[in-house]
Amino acid sequence: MAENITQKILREHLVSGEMVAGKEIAIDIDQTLTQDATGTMAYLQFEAMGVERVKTMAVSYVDHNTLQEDFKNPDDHAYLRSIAAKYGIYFSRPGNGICHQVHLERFGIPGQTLLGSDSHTTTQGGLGMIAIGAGGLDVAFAMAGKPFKVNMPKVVNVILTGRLPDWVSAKDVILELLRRVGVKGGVGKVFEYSGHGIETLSVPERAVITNMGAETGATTSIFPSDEITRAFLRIQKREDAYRPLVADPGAKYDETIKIDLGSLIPLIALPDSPGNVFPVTERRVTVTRGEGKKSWESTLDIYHRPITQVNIGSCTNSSYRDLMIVAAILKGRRVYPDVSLSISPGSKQVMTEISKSGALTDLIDAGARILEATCGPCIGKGNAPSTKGVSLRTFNRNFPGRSGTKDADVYLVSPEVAAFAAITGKIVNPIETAKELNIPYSKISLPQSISVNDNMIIPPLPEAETKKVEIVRGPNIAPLPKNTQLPDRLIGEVLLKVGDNISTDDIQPAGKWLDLRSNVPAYSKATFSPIEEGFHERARALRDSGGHGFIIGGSNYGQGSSREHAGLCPMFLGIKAVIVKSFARIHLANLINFGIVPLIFANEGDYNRLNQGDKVSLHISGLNADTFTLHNETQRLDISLKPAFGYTDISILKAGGALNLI
Ligand code: MIC
Ligand code: SF4
Repeated sequence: MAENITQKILREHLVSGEMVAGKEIAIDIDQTLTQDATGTMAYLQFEAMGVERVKTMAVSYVDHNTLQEDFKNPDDHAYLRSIAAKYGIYFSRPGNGICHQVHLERFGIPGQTLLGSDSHTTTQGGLGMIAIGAGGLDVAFAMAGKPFKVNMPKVVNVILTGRLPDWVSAKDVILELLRRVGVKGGVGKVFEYSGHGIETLSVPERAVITNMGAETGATTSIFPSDEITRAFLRIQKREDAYRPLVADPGAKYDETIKIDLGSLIPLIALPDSPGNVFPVTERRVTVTRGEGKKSWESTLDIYHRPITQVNIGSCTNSSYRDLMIVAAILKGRRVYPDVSLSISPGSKQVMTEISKSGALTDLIDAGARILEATCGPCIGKGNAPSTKGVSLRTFNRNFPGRSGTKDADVYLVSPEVAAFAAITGKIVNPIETAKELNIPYSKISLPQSISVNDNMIIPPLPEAETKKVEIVRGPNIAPLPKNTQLPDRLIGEVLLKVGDNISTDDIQPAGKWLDLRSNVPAYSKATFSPIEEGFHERARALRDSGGHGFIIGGSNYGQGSSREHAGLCPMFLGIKAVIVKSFARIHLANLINFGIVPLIFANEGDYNRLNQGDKVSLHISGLNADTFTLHNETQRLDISLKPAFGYTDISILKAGGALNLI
């Protein structure tokens, strides 16, 4: 039977299940990646599994939190480094770069599967991998050799035709997709790219698209592996990893989307969602901001809006190509006086190459502030905007408060739009401004030969030597919190009611809290704090009095980051059930992994029949039912709920989580 690329790779890795959209399948995982912010927890869980050495090709990156403001952060790094030595894992040292960029350069292999404890693991789809983001525990299971369970996705054929106009780039392609499908339009799907347009896109450009495909909620995105892939691997001196991979003629897809690259214009995502996409030239747009009852309508003037900050970098737009185009725009010019421009290169390799080419000097000369090759401002670690500041970022997420400043306006743009804004001090259309300022377009090609230098990657130790390795556990490495078995009846209170598209940044913020990722009791003080400061106190009080906490939400609950702390910390605070209109994939899996019962309304309208503070009870004994009845004791009514978990999850939930089960 003619197969598309997704089906081919999944079939080659299929362990069990039927490859029918929506049905659960289990697949073998070839490679795993972790980063420091999710890695500490993943490895604490891996240790608890008692496996001697990883069974996958595994890489542990340190890229999210590298500032080392006190002992906590270097403690985490020391722990991760010793774990890598003990269990046969590659260790990418702080400064070597952002996991997704480095993985593309040094490790990704077309046709293989990758599971990563980061939602943007999907980046490797640009190299023809099936690369999926997951919670740390799922990645730990994969490292222990267990297959990964996921619902067989629908496959959407995204046909690209034509060629991008000057000053329009890969970021605009994915923003266009987001404009069309929104932040939940990819749930349960893989976006598989095809068409002659892909022949005009290099691997790093393809990776911009697959990276930010995560913002549609998609399981992943993938490009074919072709001569362009081969050329990229050749430059990386890894041509032996190449394998051609295209869809069979006549392969079937569940849906088709056509994008004519030639017709695209520069786009911009408005605050506070990557799905609020408009042409950069739009003048007045009204968007809804804020959460639930506290939400408000905000009218924004986009075109020519004065800005205070530009940040270029993140795993979306920090490749050689992206920084070279920025340098070409900035060369011989000056960063506008009211603007702070920061640039974080994606990797040490990118930093070296832009330095060799002289572009780094052009950036520094123009007044750019060069940061380390890390996530930095993208995860709210430094470079927060000023109060009510207007920040233009080449990143992938602009959720409220993620930048570190609650009332800032954060926009997501291409490197081209960012660079022109940096020199003009306002949001402009690069096509027009290039003409006005007489800046010629330079088509950036990848260098034919680069200095491949892996001296910041520590390879796995031979097995015999790992025995001697002692794990380093500073005081910031707290023991794993344990959950109790699930009772037959949950009796408690609706602790919080939230609206649609709640992100894991809302549930468990990063930024200034990032140092506490390996310390759940301390980190749980941040749970839901962007929505209600002090939520954790109410939750603890209910838990300590023997009650069970319920959370009520709208659709696409738990979008965004893969951080399993958004399941783990609520679990620690006594949350037993989350009832919503629909879930985002990774967060749903995390809730199940930590023994929190995920349920959806049988009738969405019943969302309105529950209020914060309502006393509720729920019989769940056995969990093996098609519907459950939530009794709202305060309002004296019953609400019908459906399980968001599958049959195979029941034993995990009953045990109080996947670790308890094993
Ligand atoms: C993000 O972009 O939100 C993060 C930080 O990379 C997360 C992982 C984390 O929270 O540590 C992600 O995307 O999964
Ligand atoms: Fe890092 Fe930002 Fe990419 Fe997440 S989205 S991996 S924080 S650069």
